[in-house]
Amino acid sequence: MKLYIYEHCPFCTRARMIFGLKKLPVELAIIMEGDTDTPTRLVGRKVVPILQKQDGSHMAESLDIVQYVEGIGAPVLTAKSDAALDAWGQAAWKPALGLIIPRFTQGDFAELATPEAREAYRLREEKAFGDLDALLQRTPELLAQINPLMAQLATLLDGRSEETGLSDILLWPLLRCLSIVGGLDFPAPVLAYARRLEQQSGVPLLFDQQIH
Ligand SMILES: N[C@@H](CCC(=O)N[C@@H](CS)C(=O)NCC(=O)O)C(=O)O
Repeated sequence: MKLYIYEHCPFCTRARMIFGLKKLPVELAIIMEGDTDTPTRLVGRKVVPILQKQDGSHMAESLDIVQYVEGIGAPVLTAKSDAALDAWGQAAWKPALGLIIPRFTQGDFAELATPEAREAYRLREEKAFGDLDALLQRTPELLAQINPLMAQLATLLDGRSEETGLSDILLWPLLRCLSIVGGLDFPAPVLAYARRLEQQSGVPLLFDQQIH
């Protein structure tokens, strides 16, 4: 199977995770930012992730892809959903994006490898989030919102079973995105969780390209 992605995209990370957790091989294909033709040809709209299944047909929607791949062979998402973790992700999402997005536009990702692609991405995010330099300037205020949430997440993760479930598919990609943010606290239980799922999923965290 082949998975079309942006490396930075949290929805694509969900789909990459399930292949890694199941130890199923998948070919990754990068769609460049600004490339409307490829996704439109495959699924009729500009979106990633897109999975090319074994029969050659294509499907979009990260959670549909997760469910489809989970249905192949022995299940790995056996833990019950964790309402507290899901609620944490919903509360953290908006302030997290304010930290993540301006840094992603400067990040080292294959879909941004040309000046044209990086500019297409910058324009796409500027349209959604406004002036990205101004957003970057708000870092101290956004860190002051997120750091207490990270402490709260530590209490939710501390001592939690290592069995994986859909809540992990929702949570871990957001933590991966946050790992690009310099100055953000990853309390020990959160870091241990992030590193464990990095190892199990085979999807790298972004600590090595942190931007302050
Ligand atoms: N509901 C979709 C959302 C996917 C999504 O929003 N992907 C973004 C990339 S992070 C996208 O394709 N944006 C359109 C674009 O590149 O213009 C899913 O879960 O797969």
